[in-house]
Amino acid sequence: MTDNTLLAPETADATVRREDYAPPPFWIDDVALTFDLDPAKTRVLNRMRVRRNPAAPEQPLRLDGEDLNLARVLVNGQGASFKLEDGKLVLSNLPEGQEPFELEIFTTCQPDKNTLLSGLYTSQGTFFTQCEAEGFRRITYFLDRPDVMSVYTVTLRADKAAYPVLLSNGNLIEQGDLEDGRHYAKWHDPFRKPSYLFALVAGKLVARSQKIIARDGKEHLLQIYVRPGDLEKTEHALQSLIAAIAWDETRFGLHLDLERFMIVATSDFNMGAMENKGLNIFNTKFVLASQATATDQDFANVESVVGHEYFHNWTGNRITCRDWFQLSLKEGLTVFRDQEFSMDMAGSDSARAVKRIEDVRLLRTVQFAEDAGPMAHPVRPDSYKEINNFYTVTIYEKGAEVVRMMHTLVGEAGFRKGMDLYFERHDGQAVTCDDFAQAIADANPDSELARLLPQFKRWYSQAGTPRVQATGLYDETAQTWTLRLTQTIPPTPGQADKQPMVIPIKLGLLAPGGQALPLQLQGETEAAALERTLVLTQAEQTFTFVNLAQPPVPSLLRGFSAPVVLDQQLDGTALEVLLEHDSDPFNRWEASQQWAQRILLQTLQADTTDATPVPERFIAALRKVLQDPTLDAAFKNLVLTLPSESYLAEQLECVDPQRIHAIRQNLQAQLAQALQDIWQLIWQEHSDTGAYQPDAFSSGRRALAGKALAMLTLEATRTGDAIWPGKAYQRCKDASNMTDRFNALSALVQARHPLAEQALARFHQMFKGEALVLDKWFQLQATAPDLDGDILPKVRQLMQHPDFTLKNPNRARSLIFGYTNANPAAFHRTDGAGYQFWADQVMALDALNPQVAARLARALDAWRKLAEPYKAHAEAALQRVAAQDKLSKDVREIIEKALA
Ligand code: 0A1
Ligand code: ZN
Repeated sequence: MTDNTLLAPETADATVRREDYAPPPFWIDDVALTFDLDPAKTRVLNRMRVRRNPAAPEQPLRLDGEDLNLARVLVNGQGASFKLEDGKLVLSNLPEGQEPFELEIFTTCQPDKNTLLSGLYTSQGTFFTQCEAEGFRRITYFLDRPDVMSVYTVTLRADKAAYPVLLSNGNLIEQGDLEDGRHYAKWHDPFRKPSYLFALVAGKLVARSQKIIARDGKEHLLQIYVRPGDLEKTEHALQSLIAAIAWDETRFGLHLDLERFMIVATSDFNMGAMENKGLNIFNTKFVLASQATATDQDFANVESVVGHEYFHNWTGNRITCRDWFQLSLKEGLTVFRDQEFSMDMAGSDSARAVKRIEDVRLLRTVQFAEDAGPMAHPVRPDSYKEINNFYTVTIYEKGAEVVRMMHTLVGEAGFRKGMDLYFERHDGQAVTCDDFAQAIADANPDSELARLLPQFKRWYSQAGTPRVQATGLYDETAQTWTLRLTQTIPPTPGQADKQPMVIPIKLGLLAPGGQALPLQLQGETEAAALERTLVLTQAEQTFTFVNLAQPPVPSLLRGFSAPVVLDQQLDGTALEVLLEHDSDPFNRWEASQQWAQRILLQTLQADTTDATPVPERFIAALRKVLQDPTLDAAFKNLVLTLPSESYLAEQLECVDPQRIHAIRQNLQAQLAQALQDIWQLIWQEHSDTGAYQPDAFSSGRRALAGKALAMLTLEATRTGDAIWPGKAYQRCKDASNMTDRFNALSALVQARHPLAEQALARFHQMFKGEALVLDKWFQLQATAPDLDGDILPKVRQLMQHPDFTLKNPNRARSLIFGYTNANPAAFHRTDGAGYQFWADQVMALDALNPQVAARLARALDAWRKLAEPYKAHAEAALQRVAAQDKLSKDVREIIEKALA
């Protein structure tokens, strides 16, 4: 048999539109795949049972394919007439009528040449697949779209010594030896699934296995597969999986539907992890965790990502997306579920609030920026050129907020009823965001959601972050307080005019002394409660509260009840009351952030470059928080964390990143100095966290101790005192866990203390063989504060380090993205050299891995808001990338939007 290598012609960068959706002309009911695995040339035999879709107009069968070598096509065992058009395999003269026919396609591909990490590839001698969103077409010709669902039977054949473990979705039904030292395994997945959920893994792996008996009394085998040296780092992932299974049973009545559930870790992965049916494939970053190598944050991330992928089994796999515009149907809902899971795992109310604050911080720093930039898109986009560019914080995090608002509007029990109805109606189907919202509303016919559903769904169709302005007016004679709320939604690309949204605003009112006040609206006969949710639906609305003997302090948008920017001009006194007394921990934290932001923005807007002294009152209020014995350490740590530079940039029309950095650093330094005595006390009380446990409470203590050490090291570096830097250095040497060790190292690096170099060298020496720790080492250096432009040369130098490679996404992200995305003052240089570096790296990465390159390309999204000379340099760098004619469509889409 000869390989008939047919190269796909350059595919046009066509825009895909949601309104063009049409059902597939054919269904593929069964797929039998046989792989002869060889890194240089893998043979794939694909036997499908195909039938016409009676509901679709008659058309030829056009199968997607990419980078495949086609050897043979048979229809019902006979040679078939076919052609290749734009990379697609087009078959005509197919059997007439509704009868299924057998289509057999034989292709080969080259996994070891696959640097895209999409389709079938090798990583450190092991085969992996990544098929979401459109990677399956790189494995075989197929209708590679999520509404085509099939039952898969997969036979893997490979050399037994090199690939002792052969895995695919579902259940292992057969295995055995073949000639020439080869062996095989046959897997059958009883559930119909779209091609993006297909997976295989083959290599030298070991597993941590555990059998569990689920609520239904059935036994399930859970396995975490890793490379041999990593086995002892899998305990936390396994425990997280067990916890996730139990949680989904309790909270949503959803059980594990497979006899076997496997997680496999790979160090070469474009994203976090992938929910392939029964065979999740994970970035090692979200599986491996040990006290010695992982921080508390890493432990928490493992729990949340293991949960996320597991929860996809129902929200994503059992019910999947009709088309990729519906991506948030599975992602927004699954993020909502993993957030709730992490909160429930965290335990106390305070720990729940801490998780909520962290989630909101991410949303506000990253998603709000996306919504305000050239890539702004609705939670359900209308068009795309490259779907991989739409795995965004808008689809994930804003999508989760939309689900959370539904949850708020129908209540916890109502939401559960809605989920039950969603599964009852749509299990086994590929559906839309409309179907989901309809199910939640239909299960709660008397809810505000049901009443407002068409308007509520604007959250799916309108991009941009709504801005809610709140003003309060107290009437002493009438003893009333009138809250006026207005909403505006800024224009976004392709959407000039917006309609008002449904915005749930959870609120409470506080007396000046801090007591919660009963909430009675005009016209109501009695006070309802101390907290309630107003639903804003108009561009402007007023709500009058009665029986108020004094002007109240409003606590609005509690728990961040809607993803909006809230504009309210509270004075220092009101912020102080909220920070000290609000029963809602989120708004307590928010008061500290509002206050800090106000101080920072005032300084930024002042003409002077002098450092304004921080108001005593602010320092005093923070001191009170730090001394409050009733507050958890994790919460204190968040209160003492200033708004990020990128969040501050969001608040400005014209951005000078260096100035923002300088002013924020200055406030930080003042907090270090003015609260030095407290930081010392905190260090004394929190630095010994005892035997290591990654739970929320002990993590919070370590985080606060780390903050104290950072503050003390910063202050000591300024004054020339040697004690605290010495303690930090010591802790780098002998900490008993990575959190404490890394916090100490980071204290030295962030203070740019002379001991940092030595500490970094030691750290590298200690963790030479630990890839994930080396990522931290690279990233920390890329994010160090810039001194006279020294970070860019450092980053260039680190790219020459023997441990650096652009080919590994984690490594590239830690150093390069660390610099371009997490170190604004070092990246935005007045000479534009940071942007030139960025352009070089975007192009270098694009040749290897367009998905990763396109992520990097987004680092200049906000270039139009930059002050000069940054802006001109940024534009030149963007133009230089745009002028390349060999760009991937991934990068091209991002750059074109940025320049549009
Ligand atoms: N569905 C996965 C994310 C994911 C998306 C695309 C990938 O490759 C391009 C890989 C993973 C999740 O939400 O976890
Ligand atoms: Zn997901």
